[in-house]
Amino acid sequence: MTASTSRAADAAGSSARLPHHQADLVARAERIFPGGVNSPVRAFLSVGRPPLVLAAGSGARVRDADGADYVDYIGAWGPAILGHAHPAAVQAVREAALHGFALGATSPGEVVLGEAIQAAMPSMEMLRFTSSGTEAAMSALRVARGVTGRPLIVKFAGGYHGHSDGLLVDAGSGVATLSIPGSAGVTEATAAGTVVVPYNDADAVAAAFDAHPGRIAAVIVEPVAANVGVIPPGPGFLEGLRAVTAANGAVLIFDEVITGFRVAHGGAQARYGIVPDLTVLGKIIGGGMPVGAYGGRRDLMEQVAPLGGIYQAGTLSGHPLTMAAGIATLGLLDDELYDRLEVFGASLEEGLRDAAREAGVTVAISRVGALLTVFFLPQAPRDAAEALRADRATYARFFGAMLDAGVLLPPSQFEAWFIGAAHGGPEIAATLDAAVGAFRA
Ligand code: KE4
Repeated sequence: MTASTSRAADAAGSSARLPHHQADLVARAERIFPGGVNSPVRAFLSVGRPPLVLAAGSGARVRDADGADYVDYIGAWGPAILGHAHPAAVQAVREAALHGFALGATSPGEVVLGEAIQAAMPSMEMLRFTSSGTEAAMSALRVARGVTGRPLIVKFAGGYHGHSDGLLVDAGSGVATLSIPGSAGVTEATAAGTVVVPYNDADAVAAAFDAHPGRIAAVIVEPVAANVGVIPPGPGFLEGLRAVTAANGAVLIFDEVITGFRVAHGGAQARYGIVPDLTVLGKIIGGGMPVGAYGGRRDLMEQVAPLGGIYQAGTLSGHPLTMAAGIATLGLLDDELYDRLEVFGASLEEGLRDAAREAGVTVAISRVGALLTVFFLPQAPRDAAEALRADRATYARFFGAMLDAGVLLPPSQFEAWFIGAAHGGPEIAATLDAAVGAFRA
């Protein structure tokens, strides 16, 4: 049997479903980690399939622990913009490793990568590296509260900025009211420091400032929402946020962990021409190694320890191997690559739309550059409430049919497909072939 028929046979419904080797690894993982995973989305719970154990990636493809390979649209959740195991990045990490891993002081790579980020994003007049996007977002919010002396943060429903307590909240009862905990372990007091408003609704943000005069430190936004599936900013939305935060002396924070170096070399702030006060980065800048960064206006960042009174630290921040991977990656993100990503994204969007139409399936496809989501909805959502109405059961069936046909989509209707530079003609064609059958299924 070929890999794909064995995959189909396995998926046919035997109780184990997973080929022996993965089943063994998953069973052992479930005894060690909650849900057998080190990050919840990897458990594949919302698509009703056993989780894959991925042993290798190369270019646009990944291979599971039993040797079956897939065209990959998880893309490590964003970092793999060059494709997996790009030779330049592998070589850079290999060479850096020979000089030790972490040395506990500033390393040359931090300076080189920091300057490369500033060259692409001039708004980041001063920045600091962390080891995750969560730390970076959490730190940016602390800076905003520290420099303004104000307690409240505004975020958007469906916006994900990592798992720090104040961001794991649900909208309060009315518009612009204080939030309630969105996770066990988050206290009412902590949740009350955050106001949640609908995405693409700048008026709701203005209402929040009216409801809490002089108390809002910052507004944090994914300039292209990508954690409820992809939702582009509506006309005037980002401009509205820029204006209302400036008018109220609040800090505008762009969380560009996903969009940074993805939707344009300079991120969403370049694509949409808006200059935030602070930016949060992650994923691509580390080329797949653990990373985050936050930065922006010098007058704000100069208040961070050890210069100022806002404390933030990290043992492995600016890790030399991460810096090496980031430098190699950013060095290859030229205009030609972004043009290619746009072409791939457009042909994938068009092909998927045709395949769904041909199969008589209603979908709405949202795309910004190399970020895409197929929503099982009649029209593209403008905010989380609309996105959350998508037909998850149908997405789960679509996911399973694509997986059986050798295409690995994000295991959730509410994540983005990450297209990389290695998703060339053959990969797009294989994806569209699989989609024709999957939509029919
Ligand atoms: P990390 O702490 O996971 O490095 O970054 C948190 C984060 C911050 N901001 C945005 C906009 C993000 O999308 C993320 C993390 N993204 C998810 C995928 N949607 C990571 C996948 C996961 O949680 O396993």
